[in-house]
Amino acid sequence: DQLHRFLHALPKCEHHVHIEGTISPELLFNLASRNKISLPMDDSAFESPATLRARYDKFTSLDDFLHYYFIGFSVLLEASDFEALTYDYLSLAYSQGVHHAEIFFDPQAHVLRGVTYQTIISGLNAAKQRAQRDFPKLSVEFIPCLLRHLPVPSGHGMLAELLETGHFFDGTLVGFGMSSTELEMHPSLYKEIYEAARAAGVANLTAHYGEEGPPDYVKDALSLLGVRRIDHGRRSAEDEELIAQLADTGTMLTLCPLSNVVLKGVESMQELPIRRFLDANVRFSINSDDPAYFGGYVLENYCAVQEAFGLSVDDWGKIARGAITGSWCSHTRKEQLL
Ligand code: ES4
Ligand code: ZN
Repeated sequence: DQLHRFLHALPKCEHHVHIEGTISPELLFNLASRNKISLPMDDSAFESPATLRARYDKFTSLDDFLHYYFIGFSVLLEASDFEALTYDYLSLAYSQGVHHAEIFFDPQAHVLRGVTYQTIISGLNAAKQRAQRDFPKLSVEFIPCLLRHLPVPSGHGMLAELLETGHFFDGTLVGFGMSSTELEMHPSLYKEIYEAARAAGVANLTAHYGEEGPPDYVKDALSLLGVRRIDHGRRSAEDEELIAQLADTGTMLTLCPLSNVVLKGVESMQELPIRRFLDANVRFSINSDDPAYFGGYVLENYCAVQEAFGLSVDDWGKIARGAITGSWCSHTRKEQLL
C-alpha cells in the first residue's frame, strides 16, 4: 500500500545490526559444509535449515537467542566469508532504502576461536568497498562490540588490540560498543575499559542497555561509561527522569522492534514505548539487530512499527531526520542524507 511505498522510499539509516546476525540458516549450513565445521549433533534444531529456522520462532529470552547466535559464528573462517555476509547484507539493506549503515561485529568471539582481527576486518572492508562502488548512495561504517559474557580482562585485551591497529583514527572503525547478555552485567564493571577508550581518543561510544535490564543500567551507562548512544534503551521509558535526560542531551536510542518481540522483551509491538519517545522528543532510530534471526530487515521493522502505531508522515519525518543527525558520519555526509 501507499505507506509501505512511503517507508520504502524514505532514506533510512541503520545503526544497530550485528553482521553475525545476518547469517541465514541456509548460509549457515552451506558455510559449515564448505568450511568443514560440524554443527552440534546433540541439538535436533541443527538437523536442517528448516528445523533451525523453526527453533528461532521459539526464542524465550536474549540468552536463549545468544546461544544460537554464537554457534553461528563457528562457520565463519575466511575473510571471504565475512565479505560475502557483509556484501549480501548491504545489498539487501540498500534495496530497502538504507543509505547509511553502521555495522556491529564481535571481534572477541572470533579471535578466541582462532580467526584473527585482520581476517575479519579485511573481509568487512572488501565488502564496504564493493558495496560503495555498486551503490553510490550508500555509506558504511563499522563498530566493534565487546562481549559481556566474556571476562572483563578479555575485553580490556581486545580494546588494547583494537587501539594498536590505529583503526579508530583512520576511518576503519567509527566507534566502540558492547553487547551480549545484560542482566547482572552492570555498567560499573566496564568503567575502566570505557575510560581507556576515551583516554585514547575514541569519542563515539555506545553500549547495549535497557533491552532486558532496568532504566538504572541506562542511567549508569550514561554517567559511568560516558556513552553518547544507547543500543536498545527500550526500558528507559519506565523512568520519567531518564526520559527527560535523554531528550535534553539528544542521546539516541537504537531501537530494534522485531528483536524485542521475538526475544519476549514485550508481548507485542504495541507495548513498545514508541509514542512515548516521540512525544517526549527522545531521539531514536529503528533497526534490525539480527535480521536473519528475528524475521525482518530494516524495512520490515519500519512497517511493523507503522502497523502497530499508525504514525503520521510528520512522525516519520522526525524519526528519519533524528536518525540522520544522530549518525556517526561527517557533517557533509549528514547534509547529503538530509
Ligand atoms: C544481540 Cl539482540 C542482542 N542483544 C544483545 N547483544 C546482542 N548481540 C547480538 N544480538
Ligand atoms: Zn544488538
